[in-house]
Amino acid sequence: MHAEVKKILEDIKSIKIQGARNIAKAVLNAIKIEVAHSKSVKELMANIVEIRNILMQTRKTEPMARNLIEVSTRHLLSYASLSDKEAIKKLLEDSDKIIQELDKYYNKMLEYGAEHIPDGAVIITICHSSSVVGVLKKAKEMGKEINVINCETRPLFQGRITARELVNAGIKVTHIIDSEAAVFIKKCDSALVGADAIDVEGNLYNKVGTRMLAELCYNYNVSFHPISELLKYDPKTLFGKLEPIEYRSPDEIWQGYPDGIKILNPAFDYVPAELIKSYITEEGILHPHEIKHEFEKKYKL
Ligand code: RUB
Repeated sequence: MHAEVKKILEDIKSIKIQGARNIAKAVLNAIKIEVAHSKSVKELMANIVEIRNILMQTRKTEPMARNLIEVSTRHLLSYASLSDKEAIKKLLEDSDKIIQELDKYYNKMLEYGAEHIPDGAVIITICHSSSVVGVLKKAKEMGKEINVINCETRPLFQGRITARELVNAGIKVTHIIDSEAAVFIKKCDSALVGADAIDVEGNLYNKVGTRMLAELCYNYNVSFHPISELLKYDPKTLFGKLEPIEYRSPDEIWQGYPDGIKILNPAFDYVPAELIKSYITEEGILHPHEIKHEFEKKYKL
């Protein structure tokens, strides 16, 4: 495996590269590096399988990255009759096309999301989602005034990344600790959150704390919307496989904690579809139960 690819995978493991979309794009970039440096399709295939295995060990709740690995692998297999040199040339072109297409869908999703936000809205969010930040920035560009209540997101404080990006874009941010969400929910019009995974029933998997926020929204009649490309859908859940939840090191919660204490650190929450008003996707505003169908229509994975 190429040294640059090893570095990308380390940065994904250490959360230097975080968020489903950023991880998926980094994985695509890693595959492109492998394509550029592989001498044969066989060698390339072995490296792609290794990338997938490492991703499953480090960040297993990431179907978008897995789906894109699958897309790249299908391209690779379709060139079985070509010489190594010809197949690698075609795969390099494909890598660029996949990245461009991803950006096109992302921008479409941001437009739908920004249209959906009323002027003057107060929006609550959690963690750092490039999709949520992108929608809020787009709404600002459309001339809408927005106030964001931003949960800091224990234990790794990804909410601080969100706060910085929003304030740099001239968006008003009130930063709170996660457990204050119940105090501020009454002031909010809607919640916008990211998505790491969506299962066959339209249930959401996103940063731990998202379930608490969704339950609050439900109780206070605040509409709850994940912003998600269809590629976050996990096709494996169709066959009864549960979405795997990543557990991270206890040290992220309490460094040097005393012996005898058990610390559990799940990175993601399961949010039942009943708590979700709608998903904002690149194909428009969808009911949770429409995600599987729209994914299958678009991607034959
Ligand atoms: C990030 C997180 C984000 C989603 C969506 O968790 O839960 O909400 O990944 O992000 P972590 P995006 O920091 O553990 O990766 O919209 O950028 O895909």
